[in-house]
Amino acid sequence: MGESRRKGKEIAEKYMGNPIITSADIPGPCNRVFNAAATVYKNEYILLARVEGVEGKSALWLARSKDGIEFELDKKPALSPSNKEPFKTYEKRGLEDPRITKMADAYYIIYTAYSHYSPRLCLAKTEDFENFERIALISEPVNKNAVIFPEKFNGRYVRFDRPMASGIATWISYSYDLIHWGDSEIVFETRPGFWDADRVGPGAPPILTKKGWLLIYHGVKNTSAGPIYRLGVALFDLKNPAKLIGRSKEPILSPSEYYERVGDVPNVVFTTGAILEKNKEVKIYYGAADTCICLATAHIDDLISASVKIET
Ligand code: BMA
Repeated sequence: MGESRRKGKEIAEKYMGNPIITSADIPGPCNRVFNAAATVYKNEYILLARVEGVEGKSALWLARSKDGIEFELDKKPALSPSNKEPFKTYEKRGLEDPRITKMADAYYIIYTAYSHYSPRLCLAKTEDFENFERIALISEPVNKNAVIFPEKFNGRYVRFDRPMASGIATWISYSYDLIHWGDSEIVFETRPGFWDADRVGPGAPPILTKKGWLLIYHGVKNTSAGPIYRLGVALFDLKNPAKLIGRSKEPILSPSEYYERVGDVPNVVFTTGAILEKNKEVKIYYGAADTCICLATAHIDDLISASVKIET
């Protein structure tokens, strides 16, 4: 790759006006707003944000913007805990951490359905960001943090997710219909001695680049004061998304600012949505301290360069 455009300590540059959305922007009472899916629809940036109500359950709210920075929230949630089975039982504690993947004319929303049975994955879809349809619950508990690739591989849809197995890794699964998933296996795992030593999970849906599928992921290191959530990048083979070809040694984004260090869950930067612009800038939307929504940007070539070759 060419010379790095990196100026600061980390590759992703935090927007000076962070946070871009706080609970004060939500019409009506709420506890916090964070972890938003991101996409573009009809020349507008769309965020689908997790808004935690004062009672403690989350719903998903749309925010729209012309420039990707100043967002206006809809007046009511797009998706709230369902009254209809089978969703009702599994959404009693809310809907969390959505990711959006566009395929043909549909925008698929994969989110965490949360209940006292623990989190599991649920899939919904929209074609106009006005009408939303739930498709199916698509995993058993405990599973969360899933991203769907925007293309099929050998006729099958592909997703990454983070089931709560004893070793916390990122897994791949395949499906012919987006509902029934299988052939699951681990694609990458935690690295002892690194910033992602204790937990790794998918962040934003994978981005297609000339060098491979780029995944922005979260890595966790446990400390005596609790976990620190950071972001890194990994690259997967263009034809075989199960094949990891590179992974950043260092994080691309870490909690350092007050709004990332202090909040409901301190020391957290957590992404669920990123947008690749025509000028090759990637807008990374992230939840900070599980309290507000922030923006950071990085050049796609720098993210690819950071995904160094893995020594095997
Ligand atoms: C993850 C998810 C996110 C949360 C993050 C940091 O496991 O539960 O919703 O933002 O932890 O607390």
